[in-house]
Amino acid sequence: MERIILHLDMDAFFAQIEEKRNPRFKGKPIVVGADPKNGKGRGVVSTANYEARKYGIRSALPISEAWRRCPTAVFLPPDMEFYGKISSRIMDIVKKYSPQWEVVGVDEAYSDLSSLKDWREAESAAVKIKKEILEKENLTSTAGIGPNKLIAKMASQAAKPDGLLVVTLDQTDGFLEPLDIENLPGVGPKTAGKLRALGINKIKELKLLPMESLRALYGKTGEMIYQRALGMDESPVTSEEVVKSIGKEHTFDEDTRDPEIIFGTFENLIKRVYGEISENNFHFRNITVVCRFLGFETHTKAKTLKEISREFKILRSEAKKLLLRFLVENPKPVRLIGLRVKIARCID
Ligand code: TTP
Ligand code: MG
Repeated sequence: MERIILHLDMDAFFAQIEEKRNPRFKGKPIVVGADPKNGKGRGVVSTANYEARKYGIRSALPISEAWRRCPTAVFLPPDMEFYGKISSRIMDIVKKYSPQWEVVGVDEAYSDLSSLKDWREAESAAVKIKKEILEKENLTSTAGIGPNKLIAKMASQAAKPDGLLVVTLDQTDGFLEPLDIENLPGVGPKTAGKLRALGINKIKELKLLPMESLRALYGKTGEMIYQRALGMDESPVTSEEVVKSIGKEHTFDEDTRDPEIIFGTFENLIKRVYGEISENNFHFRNITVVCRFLGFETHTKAKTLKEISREFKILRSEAKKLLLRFLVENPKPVRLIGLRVKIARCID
């Protein structure tokens, strides 16, 4: 049966909230993230509003670089408690429009609108959701509608900010083909590099590659890329609150190789991550450790457990093993360490 899926994503979420709660910031570039410390700050940008993006400031950019690009921007620390409350109220609005919804992280949600009569009705539901969020929270959002989650999400990305784009099943090929390969979720700069070397830049070109070639290049991920290039995605809207992950990280004031400092800090991160896990009654299965070395060189190592777990001891021993591997393999001084676990909480 044909499906109609909506994807909603808030525009420059943290930064827009700050902009709207402080009217004097209106129209100014706003950067939410680590303390820039007059250009000496060592953390990263969480997000920037669209005004600040004109200077090339975006999520994950070193905060020192953001400062260099626009020292006159308003720099603010994240206020997660406040953003979380607004997020819940926004998600309550989305949930009213269909019993089948899926909240992803803090500012994104899917809704399965297949029970509506047609695409036009789905479009008018999206208009209503956007309007209600604007009226109640004074925040703009962007909606994408497609025959599956993949196309809905790509449609919302294409329509940002404050947009609405409907891509019907018949329009899917025409929508996808002219897009760059990096617009496809799952194709990042690294993956794209190999394809570009083969002269493949547009999804139109990617589509022509046989699945075998993609599998040879990327293994199992290749199969997923193949499906996505054809606009195919069968994954259901799960009626779950997918807390994407719980993660904590620490940037050292100075790069270090001191095991006492590194493991002492890590122990603390493990406890903080576990604190949130147990507080929310979560389980985890996938554990990721991030290590950023001198020169901003950043790597991740992950472990997927055979079974889901909620045990502190398991989290601690697996996380430590991953961190140790980093330190054995790479002799450079360490700038940042982080720990993240993937989590799913079923709420029905
Ligand atoms: P996004 O939806 O990826 O970004 P955004 O809402 O700021 O901007 P837009 O959707 O218009 O492109 O992420 C939602 C929030 O999550 C974002 O406001 C801040 C936070 N975030 C981080 O803290 N670090 C990150 O690297 C990213 C990507 C997001
Ligand atoms: Mg967003």
